Amino acid sequence: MKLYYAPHTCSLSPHIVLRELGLPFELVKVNNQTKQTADGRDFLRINPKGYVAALQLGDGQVLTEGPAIVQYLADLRPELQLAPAAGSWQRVRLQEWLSFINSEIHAGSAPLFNQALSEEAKNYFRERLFKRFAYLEAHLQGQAFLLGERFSVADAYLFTVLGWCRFFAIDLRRWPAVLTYFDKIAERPAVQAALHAEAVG
Ligand SMILES: N[C@@H](CCC(=O)N[C@@H](CS)C(=O)NCC(=O)O)C(=O)O
Repeated sequence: MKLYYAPHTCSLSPHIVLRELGLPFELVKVNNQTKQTADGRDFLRINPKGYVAALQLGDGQVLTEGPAIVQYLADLRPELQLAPAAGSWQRVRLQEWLSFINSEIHAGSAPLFNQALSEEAKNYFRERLFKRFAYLEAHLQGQAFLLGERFSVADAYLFTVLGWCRFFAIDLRRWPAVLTYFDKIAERPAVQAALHAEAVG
């Protein structure tokens, strides 16, 4: 499998999951500005949507959309329980979290990366994000991970998007349970390895 990624982006989530699962994979860096891969190919021919993450399978098929990719990966090694069994109620809960992270936090953060947006507009999106963080704070005060006491692919994704707070001057100390959660996930060997690989790649 090949994971097309760009540093500091949402592709870190499937990257962490690949390492948590111990699956063999190749990393291919994408320049999100030029849409060229580091090995000189046109990324738009691999993923016409033009964004990471994209996972290329052994048979050449390309899977996109972070929430779909991480569930596909988790199901390759179900014994590691990074996702509850497909068809179970807990799997629906996982999908609920992945949707929340995708639409409310990931997409909700996107305007804060936009240099053309005024500070006033950014403050609107910041405040909106803070409401979602307050919800996370209440949830994480009662449990170690989003689904309970076991790390799941939703945690890889939430860790990834919370990491962007450093670019937005958002201090996570305002949500202590969220910060504890973030710091604990940062210590995981798979997370450290993924961050290191992206830093040197
Ligand atoms: N709907 C996609 C969005 C992926 C996405 O937002 N990718 C960003 C990085 S976090 C990207 O590559 N943007 C480059 C672009 O849109 O040109 C998903 O959830 O996986």
